Amino acid sequence: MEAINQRGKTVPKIPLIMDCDPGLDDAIALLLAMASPQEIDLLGVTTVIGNTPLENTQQNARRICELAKRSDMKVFKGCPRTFFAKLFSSETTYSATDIHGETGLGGCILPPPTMLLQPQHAVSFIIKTLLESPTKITLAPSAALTNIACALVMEPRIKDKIDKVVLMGGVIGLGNITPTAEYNFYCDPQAAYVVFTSGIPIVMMGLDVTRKTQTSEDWLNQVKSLRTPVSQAIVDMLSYYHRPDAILEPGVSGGVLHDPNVIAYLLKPDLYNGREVYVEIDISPTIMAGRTTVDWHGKLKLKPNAYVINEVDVKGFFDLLTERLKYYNSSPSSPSPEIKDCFQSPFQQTLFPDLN
Ligand SMILES: [Ca+2]
Repeated sequence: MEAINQRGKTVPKIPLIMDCDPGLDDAIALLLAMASPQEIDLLGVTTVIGNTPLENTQQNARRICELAKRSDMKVFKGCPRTFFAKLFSSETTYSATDIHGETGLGGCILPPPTMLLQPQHAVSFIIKTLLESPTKITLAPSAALTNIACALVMEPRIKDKIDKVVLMGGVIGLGNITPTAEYNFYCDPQAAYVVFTSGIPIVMMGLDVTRKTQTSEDWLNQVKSLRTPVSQAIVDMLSYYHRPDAILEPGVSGGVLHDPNVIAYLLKPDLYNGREVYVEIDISPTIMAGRTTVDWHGKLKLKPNAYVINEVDVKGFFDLLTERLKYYNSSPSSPSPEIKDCFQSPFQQTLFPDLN
């Protein structure tokens, strides 16, 4: 399939699989992708444990698809735990309700999904889709890399069918779950290690850049003025971070939109700058677990294995997001679910409000 770019040239659409753990910022990444059908051919959405248990992430992915009037989207349930058992010992013992709310979508209450969950396991879907595809496919993970690593271990031939992995995870500087580690990679360092040693082209969207895309009340008002069920849901999700008593990470003044950067990069790579460097994932069972050592200055003289982004045009990012959300003013097809009162229950405060 093809699309027309800004210069009037015909360019192929990006065949894409999103792997996520919705999660507030995952939800906005999904909405951005589904609002960009001219550029992105979204083949399916796979889910994994992360911000909230797997049952919530798969249900939330379907809720968001229905909100976007895309009940035709294929949503798959993936791994209920990660390789690294320290944090996720089982689906039933993990809870992050203080971070992303009871359901993973903050206090925004969307109706239970009515669209069906696909019966195939997410990892099987990833493998089958890649092997059967006549062209290469891009993967966009915005969670622990468990599903992607499982697919690579089960069927190494898929490497040749992956165009690139554009992921949210890692950090050059300080972590957000430990002093050194970013949340997604801390949740499953071994999975991140498998991906970063695979030889597949990787674009790493780490905290260094995603922390720069913080919501403001002005931007939320812009979104609110769109007056659609989608815009209202986004405002309700993100208003939490703008409460007077919200406890935010030092240097953070709003909601940090980590995951939508992955989709924004695919739509407008000119918004970003980075460097091809060597990245190593710490898989030691220590305080360093999940740390990304980024050889920014090439000290180790090792072959680069990732394009690490460190700069973003913040205004351009939010302008893109606002412009694309207008898609939902006029999007066709099935009826949108009714938005219930998004402030039925008070939000919980959190020490880690920007966890991705
Ligand atoms: Ca996420």
